[in-house]
Amino acid sequence: MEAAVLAWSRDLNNSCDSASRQYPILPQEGKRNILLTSALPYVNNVPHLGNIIGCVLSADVFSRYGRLRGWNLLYVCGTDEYGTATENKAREEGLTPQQICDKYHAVHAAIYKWFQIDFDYFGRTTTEKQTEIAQNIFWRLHERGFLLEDTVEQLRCENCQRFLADRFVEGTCPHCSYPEARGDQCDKCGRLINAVELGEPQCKVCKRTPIIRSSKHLFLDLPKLENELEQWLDRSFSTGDWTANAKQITRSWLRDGLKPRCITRDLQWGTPVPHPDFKDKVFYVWFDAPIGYLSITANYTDQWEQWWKNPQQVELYNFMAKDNVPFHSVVFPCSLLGAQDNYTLVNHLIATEYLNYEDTKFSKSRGVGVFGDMAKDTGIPSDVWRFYLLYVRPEGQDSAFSWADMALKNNSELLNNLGNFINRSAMFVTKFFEGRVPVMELQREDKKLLALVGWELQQYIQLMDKVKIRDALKHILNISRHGNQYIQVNTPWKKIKEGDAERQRAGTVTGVSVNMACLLSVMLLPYMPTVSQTIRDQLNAPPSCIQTILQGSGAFVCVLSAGHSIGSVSPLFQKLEADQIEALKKKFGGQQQVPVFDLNILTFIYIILSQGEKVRALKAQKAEKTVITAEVAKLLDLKKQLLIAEGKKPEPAPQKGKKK
Ligand code: B3M
Ligand code: ZN
Repeated sequence: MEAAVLAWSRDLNNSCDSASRQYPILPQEGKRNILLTSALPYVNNVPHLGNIIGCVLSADVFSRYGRLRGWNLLYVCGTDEYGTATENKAREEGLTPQQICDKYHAVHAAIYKWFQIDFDYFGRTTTEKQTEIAQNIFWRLHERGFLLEDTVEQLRCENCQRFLADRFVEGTCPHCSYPEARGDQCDKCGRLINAVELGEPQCKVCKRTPIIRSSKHLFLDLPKLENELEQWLDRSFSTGDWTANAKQITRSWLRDGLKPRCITRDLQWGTPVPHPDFKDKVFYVWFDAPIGYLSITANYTDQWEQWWKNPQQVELYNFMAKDNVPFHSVVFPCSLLGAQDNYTLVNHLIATEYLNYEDTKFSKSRGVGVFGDMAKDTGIPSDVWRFYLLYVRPEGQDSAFSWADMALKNNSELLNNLGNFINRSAMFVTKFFEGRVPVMELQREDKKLLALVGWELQQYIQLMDKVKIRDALKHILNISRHGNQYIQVNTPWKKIKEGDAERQRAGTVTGVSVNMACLLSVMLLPYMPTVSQTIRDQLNAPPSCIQTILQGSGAFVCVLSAGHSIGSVSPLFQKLEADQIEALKKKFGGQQQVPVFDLNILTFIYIILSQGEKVRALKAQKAEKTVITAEVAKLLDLKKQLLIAEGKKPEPAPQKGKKK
């Protein structure tokens, strides 16, 4: 309690060094340098909520938190664009693979923007840098004797003129005679199949019979690298934060012994294999894609090697869903270890379990689930989506998205608990103390509360430092629960009407509460960036309060001292009504028709957002007025066009000087 009181009256920290991010972010001497990646989403799919929580959103929360803590951090991600799936999508839509990538890259970028994913750079894998870096790693592996040659028998459709990836051939299962077995596995008996063993194989695209052709391929010699890998893993496991599932999946791969892995494919859409004996082949996506992390960083800055060839100074965090683990913990590290160029290897591997949809799985083909591009059409704010997804983050075990539960959590936790506490505290300041924080004279009870809140904050920091994002969120909600109780017990709205001593007591309770509200806004920032900012705007909180609270030891400090004027206060959350939720559940429940994605509108929104950014950048650079006016006019026109495209009436142009 003593310590809590001391911390409470500590001075505001005025060093505002995390306020602006400077380009390019590079490792710095004497800082904690963190390189953060989230798995690169396949470009040919619209990501669903499970994909979003599994990687980009989780990594976003951690990166925002890390920045608040004053770490020097770079967050990169991008779309994974090569492979058969892209080629097929292109065929389906009558576009070239490049056109498919361009189109869906924009869709992904727009969705993540809507979810407020704050990448330092969101790139893609189909770039020259990717070819350059992947081929370099390939040659280094080759020179050092870590690649093997072998002949593989494959099915080839002469009609389609291509080798058939396992998923594109069907036939009779050699084990159970099930007639619709896939090239890699039988759905009936579950056994693994080698595609050439299928009876009466058929090309899934044209239904003709493929022929068997043998072809030479290159394999990464994992057995030769196994020793070195295990030594490195021992170190990384013991010094880094690996989620339990990541360790367990990695161990089970090693237990079975590593086998050489084929890294080449007979496709067109991929990074070309530079070896003259393997012309016409490309790299297998899982060899190529993780190299995307490096090439995307290289497209962000020429000095990318300061991040990627600097294990002494840099800590690497990889976020992903659990099915991606072996590629990040075994295969890719082996590529980098074998290439022997002092690469930065993963220190912390953070893998989520699966998020289900209601009591089933997300399924694009059945139209079940909420996909990234539809979330915004529900009218539920991006921050609330983030909150709920993080609240049910599949951390340690599978979990499920449920509409009813989302409504419940919104109404109970956000509206009644958090929102209610913050709104009441600030309203008391407005209504009873003319908008100024009253003088606080701490009694034993207040000091006890300070200690309790300080403890919750410490728990939050400890959990967040270990990337327990879901668990840490519970401590934010605990603080507002303590706050509500404190107000309820002390009844400042009654005491304010009584004698001097009671009025003084009402002041102390209000002052402590409104400081708790400010603390909550900071703790909430990684989860709900917009709401967090709105709270600080309403409290007129100094920007330095963020550093004061989260840098250094992390303590509950009185950042709004007596006399501080707060801003105007309004409710933060809205109730989700039962009928609204029923309607949404019906709309996204599957069974009915496959939902329609209006990708054109999404792409359009992306263009508008980019134009908005351009305008802001011009303003920040203090560009010439005529230039700015022209770009603003373009922006307004785009917005008008969007409204028309969405079938809404454009509003009259906003008045000058008024906020939109
Ligand atoms: N695109 C798989 C996925 O999205 C794959 C990840 C690549 S990370 C280098 O699940
Ligand atoms: Zn065919």
